[in-house]
Amino acid sequence: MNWTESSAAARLKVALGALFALLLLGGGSVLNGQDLGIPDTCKYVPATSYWNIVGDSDSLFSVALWGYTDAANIIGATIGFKMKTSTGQGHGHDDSLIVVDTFFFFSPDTDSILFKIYTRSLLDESYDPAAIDWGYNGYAIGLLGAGEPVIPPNTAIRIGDVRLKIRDMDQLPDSFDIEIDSSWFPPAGPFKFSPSGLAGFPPKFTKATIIVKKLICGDVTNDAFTDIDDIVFLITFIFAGGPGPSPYEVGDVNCSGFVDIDDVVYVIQYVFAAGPPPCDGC
Ligand SMILES: [Ca+2]
Ligand SMILES: [Ca+2]
Ligand SMILES: [Ca+2]
Repeated sequence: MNWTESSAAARLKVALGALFALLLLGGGSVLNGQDLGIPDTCKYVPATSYWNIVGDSDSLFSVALWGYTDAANIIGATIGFKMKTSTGQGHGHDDSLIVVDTFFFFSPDTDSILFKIYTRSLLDESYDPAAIDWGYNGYAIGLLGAGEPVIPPNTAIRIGDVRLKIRDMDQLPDSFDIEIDSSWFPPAGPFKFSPSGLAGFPPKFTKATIIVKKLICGDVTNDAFTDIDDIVFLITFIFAGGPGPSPYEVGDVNCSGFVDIDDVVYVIQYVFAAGPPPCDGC
């Protein structure tokens, strides 16, 4: 471990201690409602998105988290999230399919914030595995300022992106939804912004719904087979103004970046002449 890493680790320990102290002093309850000004918000953007998976190159997906406050004194925030899938009842089953991979932060003022984040993905064993509640399918973010507000007032900031990753492509259902909703999170507690005085209030929140669909490259008719119907579909699209592949990349079987006659030839060779499978070279 080099000096930089040691320093970062030490800083992390101090910051974690300070964060938990803040949370404990906060009384563990959300006492105050929103202030009388503009409602503070925390939202995923877009609220609904579509994760079309054709191959391994689509195994990552990001959703942005934005925050806004008109208060000048938000010195801390505890924002916990729970992930649920429509196939997994919100528990361990989900983790075999989807993991929370990385959280990236964007801040206009990195130097003034002592500690910006901790993550508690159940599958991120690099962080404090002894403290992880393995029955909880979620993650939490802690924001703590060092004398400066963690969220600059009257400025919408992109707090970060949560990146999801497919863990087991073979086991992935053909279609399902993922919901990312705010949640109480151990040990951080309730979802809240903390102004000075250490009380907390929950910001308005907009959850994220991600509609996941597993698609077969070349199957532009979406019937689970790549055959002559798909050849006809592509020809009709290219030469007769018919509807295009949805998503577009399903029709780009030779991975050229666009759909044209070369893709038709490719599918014909696959279907009738034992050519390579669609997207084989992507
Ligand atoms: Ca407000
Ligand atoms: Ca088809
Ligand atoms: Ca192409």
